[in-house]
Amino acid sequence: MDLLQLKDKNVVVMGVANERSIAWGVAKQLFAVGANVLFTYRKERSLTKLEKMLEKYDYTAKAIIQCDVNDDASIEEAFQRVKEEVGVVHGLVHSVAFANPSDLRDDFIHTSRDGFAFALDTSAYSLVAVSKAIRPLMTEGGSIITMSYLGAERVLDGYNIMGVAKAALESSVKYLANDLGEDGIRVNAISAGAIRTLSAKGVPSFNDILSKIEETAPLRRNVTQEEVANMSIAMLSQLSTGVTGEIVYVDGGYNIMGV
Ligand code: NAP
Ligand code: 1JT
Repeated sequence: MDLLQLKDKNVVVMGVANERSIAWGVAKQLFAVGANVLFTYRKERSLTKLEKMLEKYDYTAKAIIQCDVNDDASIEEAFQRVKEEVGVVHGLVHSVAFANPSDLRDDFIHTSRDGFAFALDTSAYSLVAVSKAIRPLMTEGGSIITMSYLGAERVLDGYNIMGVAKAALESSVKYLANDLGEDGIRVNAISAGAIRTLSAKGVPSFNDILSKIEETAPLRRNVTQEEVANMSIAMLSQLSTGVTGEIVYVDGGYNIMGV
């Protein structure tokens, strides 16, 4: 029995920069279950990497489209292309975030007005903008997922403005879920545990973060890209049709602990 019903469904994946990207983990599982995958990327470097990865794994993307989420015109053009390519979309994976690296190094109180606006625009407003763009294409209902982090609700050393952006992202998930529910479109966030990706690369204390999780989390280990991808597939699929506006933790249980 096909419990997922993702075969031949059209899913847009945003945020593959390299093989370590959480979005790439999701894309691999989408290919495995027979979905049509459309990618968006920002940097040319990400496009080059993506093309090499697709070749290496022998996957064929339905489309690869440039989309800078800081730019309304770019979002409009990108989703126009999506419409031309497939007409109907069933799923969207929003796996995009950015902040000025200096804002993750210094104390939060030193965040500039521009740095604050930039992080929230890129990492939270972008979900609102792409949800609005994809709504008219989700004519058969659909599922939108985004990637959050525990720093949305706890003060985690060094996460700073990204924590505030993730709080806005998680709240946006709930408001979007309410708006889009009447169209049969679900909106959820996956709060992933720490994973060593390109985004984590510039974080000097990342090893300490991973070690602390290993000591403290109920599962006594860190989670993998594949584990986050598997839950993403569940949230995109028919397995989760009763779930919307939810923040689902894939973190080995770390978030339940007091310390
Ligand atoms: P990643 O591989 O660096 O992915 C981040 C992606 O964001 C990149 O593909 C990047 O594209 C894209 N991006 C940034 N600014 C953009 C813009 N203006 N327009 C379009 N795309 C843009 O890192 P990742 O860890 O997989 O991050 C994916 C998501 O997971 C993020 O939301 C992150 O906060 C979340 N998350 C990560 C962790 C972790 O520990 N790694 C934990 C919890 C949640 P370009 O490189 O082409 O600019
Ligand atoms: C960004 C960066 C978003 C790093 C990110 C992120 N979401 C998760 N991470 C990894 C991370 C980073 C810190 C952390 C825990 C996890 C960097 C570029 C901007 C976007 O500290 C507790 C700092």
